[in-house]
Amino acid sequence: MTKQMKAKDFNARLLPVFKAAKSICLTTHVNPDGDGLAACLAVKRILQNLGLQADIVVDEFDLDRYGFLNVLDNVVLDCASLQYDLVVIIDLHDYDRLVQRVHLAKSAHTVIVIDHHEIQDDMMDCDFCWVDPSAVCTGWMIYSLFQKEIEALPEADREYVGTCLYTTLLNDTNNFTNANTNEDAFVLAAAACRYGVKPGQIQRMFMVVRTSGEMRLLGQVLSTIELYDKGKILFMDSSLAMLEENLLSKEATSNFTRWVQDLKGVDTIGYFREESMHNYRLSLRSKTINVHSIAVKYGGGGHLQASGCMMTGSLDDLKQKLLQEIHRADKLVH
Ligand SMILES: [Mn+2]
Repeated sequence: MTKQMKAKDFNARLLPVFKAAKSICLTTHVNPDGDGLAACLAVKRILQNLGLQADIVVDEFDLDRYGFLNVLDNVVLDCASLQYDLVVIIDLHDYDRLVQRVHLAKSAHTVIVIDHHEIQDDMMDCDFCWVDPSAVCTGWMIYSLFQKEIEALPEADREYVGTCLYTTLLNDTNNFTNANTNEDAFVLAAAACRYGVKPGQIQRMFMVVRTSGEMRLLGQVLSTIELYDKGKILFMDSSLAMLEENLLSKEATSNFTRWVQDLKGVDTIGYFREESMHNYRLSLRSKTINVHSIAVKYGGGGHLQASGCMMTGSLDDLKQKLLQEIHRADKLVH
C-alpha cells in the first residue's frame, strides 16, 4: 500500500487529501524534537489559514523548551480514545517511535508520512509517503511542499511559520554546523528572514542552555569524557543520580552531544544516558563512520552520521561493545 512519492507529485496530492479529511491529526516521534514538533506547528498554522483544523498529538513530556512557539496552546497530549480520519506523521516512519500513538495511525482512514530518516525494514503502513534522507530537516520538506501557501499567509502567521521552520533548521543542523547543512538550509533560512524571523533571537531562545541546574549537569556529563584511539573516539555518560541531584528530567540531556561534536581530533561520539538500571539510551555521532548501521543492530535508527538506540548491560561492558562496533563499522565516503 505504501507509495513513495517524489516531492512534486506529493505536493499535488497532498492538499486535496487534507481538504477531504473529516478530521486531521499531525504527530511526530516520541520525545518530540525541534524538527518534528516545530514542523507540525508550521503545518497546523498553514492548514488553519486554509480553513482546516488539525490537532497535534504528542506524548506527554517537558514542552518548556518550545514555549516561544506557543506550543502548549497547540498540542493535545496523548489520549487513548482519540481517532482521526487523516493522520500525518512527520520526522519518523516506523511504528516503534510512535509508541502509545500507534493506534492513531492504525485506525486512521488515511496515513501520510513525511520523513528524512534512513529506512530499514521498518516502514509503517501508509497511503502516501515522502521519505528523503538527503533532506536537511523535515521543516525544509514542509517548506518545499507549502511554499505557495506560506507566502500567501497573513504577515503574523507567516512570521510564526517562519519561526517554526527556522527552529527545525537549528535543531537538525545544530545552528548550521552539522554535516547535513546544505544549500537548502540557507534557502530556507533566507526565506525565514524574509518572513520576519530574527535568527539570533531564535537561536538564543531555542539553543542556549538556560538554567544553572542544566549547566551544572552539563559540567558533570563533560567530566565523564573518555577518549580512545588517540582521541578520535569520545564516550561520555549521564546517570539518573546526576539528574536527581540537579532536580532535572531526562529531557535536560537531550542535546548534550552538541557540546562535544566539534572537538579537535574527535571523529566519533557515543553518549550513554542511563534511563533505568542497566538501560542506556545511546546517541551516536560521527564524521567518518556509518553510525546508523550500529544503531540499527540494537533496534534503533536515525541518520548515517547521527543515530541512536537503546543498549542494555553494565556501562563498562557497553563501552567495550561499542568500541568494537565502531572499529567494525563502514567508513563513510565523502
Ligand atoms: Mn529531523
